[in-house]
Amino acid sequence: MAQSPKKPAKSKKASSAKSAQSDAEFVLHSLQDAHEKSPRYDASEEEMMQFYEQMLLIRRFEEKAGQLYGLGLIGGFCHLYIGQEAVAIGLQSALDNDRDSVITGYRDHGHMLAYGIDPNVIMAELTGRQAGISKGKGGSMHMFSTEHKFYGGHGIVGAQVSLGGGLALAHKYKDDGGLCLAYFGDGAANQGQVYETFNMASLWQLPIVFVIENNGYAMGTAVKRSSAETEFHRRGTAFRIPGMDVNGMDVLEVRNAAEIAFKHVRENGGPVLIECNTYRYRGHSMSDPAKYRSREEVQEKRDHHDPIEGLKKTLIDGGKSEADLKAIDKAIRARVAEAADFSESSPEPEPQELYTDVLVENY
Ligand SMILES: Cc1ncc(C[n+]2csc(CCOP(=O)(O)OP(=O)(O)O)c2C)c(N)n1
Ligand SMILES: [Mg+2]
Repeated sequence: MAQSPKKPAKSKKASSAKSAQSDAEFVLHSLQDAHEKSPRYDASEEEMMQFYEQMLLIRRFEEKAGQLYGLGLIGGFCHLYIGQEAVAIGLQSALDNDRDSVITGYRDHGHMLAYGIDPNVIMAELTGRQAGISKGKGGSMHMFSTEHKFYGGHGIVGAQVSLGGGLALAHKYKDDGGLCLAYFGDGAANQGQVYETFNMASLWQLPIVFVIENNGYAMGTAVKRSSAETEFHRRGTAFRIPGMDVNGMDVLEVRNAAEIAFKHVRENGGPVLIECNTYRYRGHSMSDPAKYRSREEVQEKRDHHDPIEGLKKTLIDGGKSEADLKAIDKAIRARVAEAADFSESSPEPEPQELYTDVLVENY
């Protein structure tokens, strides 16, 4: 007698059917698939020129900050963003500055410039002057501009991620249509609070884009030595957060990923995690001689993956002249020199400033 097919245990079948169904709905890979289909943003020449200028402004500003540090005009910590320019420009150029917020760690000068904040007040902050954006009391790591919805500038590795979750909750609560862009490093990605935030952000479908700037190192430790999973874009999978794996040395690729991610978030799709693969050319901070890597490694990145040279090539292939691009560089150098002069001629904060901005309100 033919046997009737064995019925699988009821509960097991029900649960696997459920997971198959939700996997079909699940967008875990859909954003990456969309990105890979056509990974470079189709920018107009005008937009590319803007990206070029903005990245060059960060590069020249940071070079000048390095010089001022060497002259003793900047004290304390100073973490330069040279090499990573395409990340902040690609993402922040796609933001809606009237409603979106940004938060990052201590490597923050580039993000502020990308947000259109005046180079004078950033340089004045670096040099500890009254005219600085935090009245000279924050320095390189602790800059803030609530006016621009730029919420720092944080020295505690990973802390900005949970604060970013709070900013995103505020966007949702106020129903203001904004999203939060929360940047952190490959080292910070191993912090426990990052995963607590992923969980709550996904559970509450918060409007947040988590951006891991994977620059290969956390201080002197290479990612392979610190991270069990070096494909950081997969880190949100356990929380059902879609991940994107992006070439962070190409501003057009970053912008393309930003368009896809922001659209998803704005359509109430919940959080997205973007890994931008990038590289920092200088040491971790100005006091790091970077002996944990070879000169050849850095040179290879500079020669073959530089974000500014890459875009310059695209522009020249499209018909722009070397002379036009040189003229832009000259104007930017002058702008940065002006910011340095402004900061050097600004007074230091008055001693009574020590007692202001300590608490949010008067008590
Ligand atoms: C909670 C905490 N632990 C350790 C440090 C010291 N620290 C400062 S930066 C850093 C490395 C972070 O690396 P990564 O997140 O990759 O960022 P990157 O500097 O590469 O931008 C460490 C360990 C700190 N500031 N805060
Ligand atoms: Mg890093």
